[in-house]
Amino acid sequence: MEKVILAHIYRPAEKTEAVSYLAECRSLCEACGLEVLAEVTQQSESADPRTAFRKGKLEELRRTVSETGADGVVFAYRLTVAATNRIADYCGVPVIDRTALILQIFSARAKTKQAKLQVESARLQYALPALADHDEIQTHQRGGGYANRGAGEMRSAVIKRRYQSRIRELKQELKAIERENNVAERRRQKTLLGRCALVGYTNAGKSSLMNALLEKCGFSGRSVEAADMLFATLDTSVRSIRWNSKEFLLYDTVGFVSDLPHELVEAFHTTLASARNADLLLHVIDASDPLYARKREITEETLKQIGAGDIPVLRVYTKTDLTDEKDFGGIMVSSVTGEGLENLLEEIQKRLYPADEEMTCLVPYDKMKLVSEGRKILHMETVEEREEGIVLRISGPASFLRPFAKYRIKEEL
Ligand SMILES: Nc1nc2c(ncn2[C@@H]2O[C@H](COP(=O)(O)OP(=O)(O)OP(=O)(O)O)[C@@H](O)[C@H]2O)c(=O)[nH]1
Ligand SMILES: [Mg+2]
Repeated sequence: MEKVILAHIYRPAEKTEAVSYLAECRSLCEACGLEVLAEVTQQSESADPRTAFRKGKLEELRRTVSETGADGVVFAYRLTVAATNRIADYCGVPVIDRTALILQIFSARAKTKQAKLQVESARLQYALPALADHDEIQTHQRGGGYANRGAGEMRSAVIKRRYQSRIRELKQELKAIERENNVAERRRQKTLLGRCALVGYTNAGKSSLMNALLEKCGFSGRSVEAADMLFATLDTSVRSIRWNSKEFLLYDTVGFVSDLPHELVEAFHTTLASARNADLLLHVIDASDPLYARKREITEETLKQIGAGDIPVLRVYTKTDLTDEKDFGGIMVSSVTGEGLENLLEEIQKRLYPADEEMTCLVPYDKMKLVSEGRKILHMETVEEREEGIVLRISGPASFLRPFAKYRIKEEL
């Protein structure tokens, strides 16, 4: 399937969203190597459960396919397998929906063993309800009932079991990889370095920003791949960045898209862990994209969905070289001109390593063990010795100051 017709059905009230949804679907087709020859769309309050399109529109789709010589149809709307088959039979060419399209892109891009296993697992999970759908139609066509089950259903039951057992196998293999990763990750955690993950909509500019930051900090190792296509990055990469004599870890992650198939979210659980475990998320937003606000919203929704909703987020607007608008209310950078990178690095470090706090305490003499422990990690200055204890001026990271909070006294100026 190389030349396709793009089809979609949407509610009249959702026309604006539908237009951008279709534009994105075109990009997804492109990312999959498919050329879109024409669009056939229908505005309707409800989709026909049998074929999505109603009769007249379905006929128009069939005609468009034959007139343009298209090899297939891509439906932006998520179809059941039964509807997919009916439309394919009617039009005489293969039909896939947006979810299948995204799975296909991921499948073509997967390079590491982990990404390949994750994609295979997502594809099988996507196919499972399809098999159930298939059973239902056949049973329904024969008048329903267990006694009416035929050889076709037995075959699909066998396939279903095979899929399920392969999914179990894949889960185990992925767990083993996760354990290996965990060893490396634990080693990284031991260093106490702050962890910062680049997240955002696909093609926003995450990998380019990672490379620009690496270059800015004089990193001489391997850069990450950045390209003008959706889902260029499928695997997490991590690099350590040293700036102003402080170091932190920066993770590049897979991009998000609207209606990200839940099969993928589930299968990419391990890959998405680097976002979930980060101390700070850099939400990369393409400032030159007219749809940036909607994509920002989708990314923030997806972060909640993957369990990263509570992590502090720094919004970073990139590609400022492509836009004249300067007031986005976040950090503005360009990976091409290098604008704003120093400011971003400083902001990251400020968030990862908040400035030291200071307080004055009166510590009783029977708590001197706490004071001697504290001296190992905190700066302590003795102000005076009183009858009840020692007055100390203590400074250091807030979390290390906590045990002294109950001895805090008002500072005398
Ligand atoms: N002009 C300009 N182009 C940029 C900038 N940052 C990224 N790009 C371009 O935007 C496209 C996407 O960049 P990537 O860094 O691959 O985007 P990504 O967010 O990693 O995308 P995925 O990995 O596919 O999710 C590439 O063609 C980059 O060259 C920038 O600051 N200015
Ligand atoms: Mg990328």
